Amino acid sequence: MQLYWSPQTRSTRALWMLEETGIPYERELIEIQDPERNNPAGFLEASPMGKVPALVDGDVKMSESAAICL
Ligand SMILES: N[C@@H](CCC(=O)N[C@@H](CS)C(=O)NCC(=O)O)C(=O)O
Repeated sequence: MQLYWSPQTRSTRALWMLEETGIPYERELIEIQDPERNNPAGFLEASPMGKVPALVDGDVKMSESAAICL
């Protein structure tokens, strides 16, 4: 499972939720302030608008912090 996140954004909600569950996951940092950033593979497939947070869990790809936490 991968969480695409950036500090001091709504992605903290998903980060907090995953830490509380104890489920293993990988964090992928998205530099949202960098206009020339290279998005890591899979990010835009999970979040076509390029927003964080986004989560990939196997075949499931989703964005929206509330939906991810649910
Ligand atoms: N409603 C969305 C909002 C997502 C959102 O706007 N994320 C901001 C950070 S808080 C973002 O990714 N901004 C970067 C950009 O728009 O390029 C959610 O709660 O996940």
